[in-house]
Amino acid sequence: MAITTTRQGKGIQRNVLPRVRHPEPPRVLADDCTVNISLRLASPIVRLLDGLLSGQECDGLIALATPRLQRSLVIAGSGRDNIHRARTSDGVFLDIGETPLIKRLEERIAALLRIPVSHGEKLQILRYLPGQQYQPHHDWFDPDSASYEAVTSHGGQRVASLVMYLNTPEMGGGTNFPNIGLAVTPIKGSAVYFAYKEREQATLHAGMPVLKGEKWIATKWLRERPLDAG
Ligand SMILES: O=C(O)CCC(=O)C(=O)O
Repeated sequence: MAITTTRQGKGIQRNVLPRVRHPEPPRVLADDCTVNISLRLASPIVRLLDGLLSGQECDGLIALATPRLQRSLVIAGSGRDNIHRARTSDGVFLDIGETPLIKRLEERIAALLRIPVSHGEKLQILRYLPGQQYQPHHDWFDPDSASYEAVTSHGGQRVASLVMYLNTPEMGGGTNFPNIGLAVTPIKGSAVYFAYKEREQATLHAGMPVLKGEKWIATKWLRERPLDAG
């Protein structure tokens, strides 16, 4: 999952869309941990990553998030975050490097994807209870929406997402990619990574309703430029 570097405008911009290499190794060293790659799609770029987090790390993130959960929001056309029936989970954003655990995970993700920590949004933890879901959506910001300029003014467009599973729900709660016929089963400690370009349709995805038990995830969205650099 190497990234390429291209020249855009005056400065060197990092193009975080990974090149696809065949064959890729079955496992990769990501900073302090070895991750198994159990599924690869070339187009769109999708990877299933097993063992990205330990059980203890998953439990630690859940414990950190639990007292701070609030109803999840979606970015509406106005640029404001709104409560929306398409997204019924509860969640919280954890600051960059907020605790040693978060810092360690951010560095691991950066090493794994070869995308600097500065390109990552705050880690978002979500909890879905039975019946809760996130209906099909894209993670890229809609260039036709009124909020586009505001949300991309720091960091630019989103270019990739990493959804990490912090528990294994008893039933339901998979991540579905309806346009490519892919369903990912949430398994504690594993993750699904996918990369995209603006307006592309292949990575449309949904958090399917949880049928039994709870589902916990941590999502890291990645931007085309460092978030602190504008
Ligand atoms: O809950 C899931 O499986 C998917 C979450 C998701 O789509 C997101 O956080 O953007």
